[in-house]
Amino acid sequence: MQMKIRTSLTLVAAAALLVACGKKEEPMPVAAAPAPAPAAAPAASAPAAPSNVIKIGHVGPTSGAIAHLGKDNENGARMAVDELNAKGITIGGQKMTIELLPEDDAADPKQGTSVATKLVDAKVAGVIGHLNSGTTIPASQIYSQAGIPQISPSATNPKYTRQGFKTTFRVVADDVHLGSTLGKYAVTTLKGKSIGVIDDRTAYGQGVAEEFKKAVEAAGGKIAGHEFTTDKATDFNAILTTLKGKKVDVVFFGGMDAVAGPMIKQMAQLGIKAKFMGGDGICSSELPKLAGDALKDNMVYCAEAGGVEGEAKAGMEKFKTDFKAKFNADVQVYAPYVYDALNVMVAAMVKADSADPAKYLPELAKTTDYKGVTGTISFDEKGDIKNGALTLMTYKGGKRTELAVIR
Ligand code: ABU
Repeated sequence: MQMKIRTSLTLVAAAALLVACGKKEEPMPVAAAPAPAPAAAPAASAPAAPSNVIKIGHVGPTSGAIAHLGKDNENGARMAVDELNAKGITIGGQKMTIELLPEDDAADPKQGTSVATKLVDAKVAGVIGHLNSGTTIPASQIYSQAGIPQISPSATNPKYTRQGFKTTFRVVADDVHLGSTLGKYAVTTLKGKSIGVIDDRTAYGQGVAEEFKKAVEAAGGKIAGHEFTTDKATDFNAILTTLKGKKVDVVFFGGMDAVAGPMIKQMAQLGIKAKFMGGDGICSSELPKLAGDALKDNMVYCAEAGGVEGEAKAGMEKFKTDFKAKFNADVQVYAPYVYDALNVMVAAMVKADSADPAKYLPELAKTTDYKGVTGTISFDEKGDIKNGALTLMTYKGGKRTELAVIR
């Protein structure tokens, strides 16, 4: 019937008839010769993968100021995929290959939702990411509507897993845990008497700063001032001068390392001798490079939103060694959490004997005592890690140095 349409109807009539038939077809010129063979119409979405390929999306900011963190995350995913493919995965009696679909959201919420839609259209079986809370939260709605499981290895804003979605999971502790631990530490251990707070107004920065403030006040400490910046700012002189006037002895920054580094430099230029604190977003291997000589020993205190103790440390150390050998780069912060997240997702597929999201999602939700390089992973009813740990860190000799693992 279509051949007849192509040769005898006008373009408008053909298009109208095709619409009436409910099909998508590229309009053809009226005088065009009959097509020799039915041409494949451009696909509305990516073609279905061969049945022995499992597509898993990964999203992080691999461009922009925190591209070093996004790349670190992506490498964690790549490492897991390469190992799983080398080992071999069998599902439904068939040897499967995992295909990683890496996407860049540039830490931008709009780009985050755009790549989330792209991954849904590509029919991924699951998504690891995004890195930032500000991108992870809006993207989670898109994955939830599509029924696609998502595990964030790094987004710590509590809202992510509190939206009532069945598809959201997280393998790190959240900002309530981070902010409250750091706030208490600022008062009881660092003996901060006049504590200044700065946040970058992102979902993460704002959230962790508010939790920090609550904990400082609960521990009997005083918040001398709260100033604001953005995740793209480079000049902090005005807000730092305001805090200097309040004689702060601790500055807490809710934001990422790319902003924290220059802020630490400018604190030194202004002669502010305060301790500098932050959450996991500043707690990277890159911070010494970003802060330069201004970063003194025992000046910065931060916390990774996970941690391993005892015998489990050997697994984490091996991961870091293997990572360095494979990518010629040190782990920044989250690569091991990405690695575990992807392995946990695939373990649920194997258990369900299916990579169909509807079939393996219940198994993912039931994840209990999965032994990963970041410790033991079990999910609670919201999809959050149960009994999540924090690792308190400082910097000495330009290197991240562990102080304690706290639960
Ligand atoms: N957790 C810090 C970095 C990622 C985020 O939550 O925005």
